[in-house]
Amino acid sequence: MISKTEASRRVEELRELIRRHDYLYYVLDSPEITDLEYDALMRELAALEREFPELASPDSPTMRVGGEPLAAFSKVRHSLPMLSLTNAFDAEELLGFDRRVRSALGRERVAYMVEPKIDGLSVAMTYESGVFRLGATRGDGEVGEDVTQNLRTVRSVPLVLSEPLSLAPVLEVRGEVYLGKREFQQLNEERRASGEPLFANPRNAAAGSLRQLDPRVTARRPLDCFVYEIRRVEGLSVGTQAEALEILARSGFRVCREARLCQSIDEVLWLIKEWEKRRPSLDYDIDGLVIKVNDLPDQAKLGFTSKSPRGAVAFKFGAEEAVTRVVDIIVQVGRTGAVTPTAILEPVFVAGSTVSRATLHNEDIIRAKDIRVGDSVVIRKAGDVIPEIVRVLPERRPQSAREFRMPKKCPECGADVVRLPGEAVYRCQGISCPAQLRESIIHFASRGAMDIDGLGPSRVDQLLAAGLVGDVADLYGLTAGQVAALERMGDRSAQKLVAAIQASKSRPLSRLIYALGIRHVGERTAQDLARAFGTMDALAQADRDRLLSVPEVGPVVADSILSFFKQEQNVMLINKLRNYGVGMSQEEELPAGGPLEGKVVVFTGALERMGRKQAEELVVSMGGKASSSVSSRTDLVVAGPGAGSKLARARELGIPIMSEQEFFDTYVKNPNTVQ
Ligand code: 1X8
Repeated sequence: MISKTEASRRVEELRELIRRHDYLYYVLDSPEITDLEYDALMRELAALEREFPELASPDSPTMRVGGEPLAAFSKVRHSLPMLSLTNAFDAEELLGFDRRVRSALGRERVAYMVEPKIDGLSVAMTYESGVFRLGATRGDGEVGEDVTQNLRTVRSVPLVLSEPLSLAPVLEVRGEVYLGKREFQQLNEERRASGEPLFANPRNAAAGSLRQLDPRVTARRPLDCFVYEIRRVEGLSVGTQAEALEILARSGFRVCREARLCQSIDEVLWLIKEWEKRRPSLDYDIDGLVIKVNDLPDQAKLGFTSKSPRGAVAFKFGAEEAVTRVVDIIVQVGRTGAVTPTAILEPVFVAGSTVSRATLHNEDIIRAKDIRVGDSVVIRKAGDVIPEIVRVLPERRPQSAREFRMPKKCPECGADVVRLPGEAVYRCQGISCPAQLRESIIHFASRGAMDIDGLGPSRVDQLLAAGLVGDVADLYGLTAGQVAALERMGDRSAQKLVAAIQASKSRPLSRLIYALGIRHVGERTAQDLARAFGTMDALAQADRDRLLSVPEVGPVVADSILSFFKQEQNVMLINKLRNYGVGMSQEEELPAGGPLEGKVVVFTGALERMGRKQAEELVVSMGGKASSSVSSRTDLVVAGPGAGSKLARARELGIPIMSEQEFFDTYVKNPNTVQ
């Protein structure tokens, strides 16, 4: 047992030691002890603090692991507003800034501090007599959030300062909290592995980590913090920004070592060029440079506009570019059947995230830019948009580089991939292509098409997710039981939906033609075609001349129709619809309820393909009624193995009898949809 006095002395000693090693490791990047030795110090300190709870302190390095979660962040009104900087996007605008500064100060030449502009989250931190007391986000510039607890967990934020700033009764500094590129990638890899959503870029990841109500979560994120401004200090006078950075560093803050003093704006312009080259090789993301009048009294003299200081400007870099290699060119099938070539790239970090694909838009662009598999290419990413290939580096093209050919068949469904005249894109012609299925069903059910009430996009998504439909014809095999099993679906609405689907069987041919979603065939064209051909078969068999003879049908429409009916799967789909009883001619009007309209069906014996309840629902979905007893009013008996008295009674009464198989073949036709 050690005495409390001894413990107190040792605790102070350990905190001092750990602070020094934190500073060496996290701020200077040059540790003097191993991780093991460091951990031993931490453990000894934690043990003492546990044994003597009265010695605990919010400034202890042991507090870096994060305290209790908060219910909400409290608001902090900034003592001085946290302003944003005016942007400059080119040399012209920067020269304008310099001209205004020199004219306001009445000076020939002004020296500027040039510092990287870190793409993170601005914070203001207050220290009292060298002890960290308050940390706040920028918020709207006037009011931010109190993130003190979370900032304590950021290792490069000193909890206790050294001289000279430890002597100031009150000190307020401004800095940027950020996540390094490597740390960001690692964090996202962990999130991918555990199925959590990925962060779009390091900035979002840093913001999400700092604005955590549970500081222990923040503590596990390798956040970092550069401090670049003394906002307020009592009892110390600071003459220049260069001096401020020097004082901040000496007092224990991590400052960016890359800040450079320039004697003129020309020097600044030269430095910008250097920075643009170095940008990709930095450990962290920057989106530009901050250029500040070095002399602080001069900065004060320049004052502020309503939103920004006049003595500083942010020079923003253009979209970041990177060089990588095209590993492969694949095609992706979109919802409208557009087959889009996509470049698979060697992963490269650019503008805040790892890029491993780039859209190539269409074949013409690949030809125009002459992009081949194996090429080294320059890619560009502006903000969060999908990256694109800017150009190929022909001098780096290997012998083995391979030209891209658009596949003739859809990689998703095997149907023809066709480029229609007047279109830049190729399209898959298969109507049941999984990539297109959702859209095709939504269109099929829409108002001007089959007008199926209650079958909107979210229902379609549910049906697809449940595996209940593989094409639009499968809709007609749905039973109320299947539909009722979907989420947010009651028995009544399920019956209503099935009834609405069945009712759509009797729509006029023109609507069905339109519902099939043949490209370039709109509602009007569909009506013209229905009038001219009268039946689906006649339309399917029409040759090009016959199609062209229809008023309003030109070559584009004619070719699109021909191409549609050339796909065997489309023909099969139409047959399947026909087998379900969907009307295929203009005059034909089926009874509203389907093939068993008004019929009474009795099931007897064992059923092998489906449950009895399901079978009965199927009958109802086709407009019929299921009954359990055979009488003179029974229209059909479906008999399975073990059928006894009911089968005998049906024979007596001369009622039609079918096996389960026959029933299926006659009324269901698509047993796959009935589990
Ligand atoms: C924002 C930033 C500044 C600096 C670095 N990164 C930023 N994101 C800097 O001065 N070194 S200054 C600043 C601002 O005043 N809005």
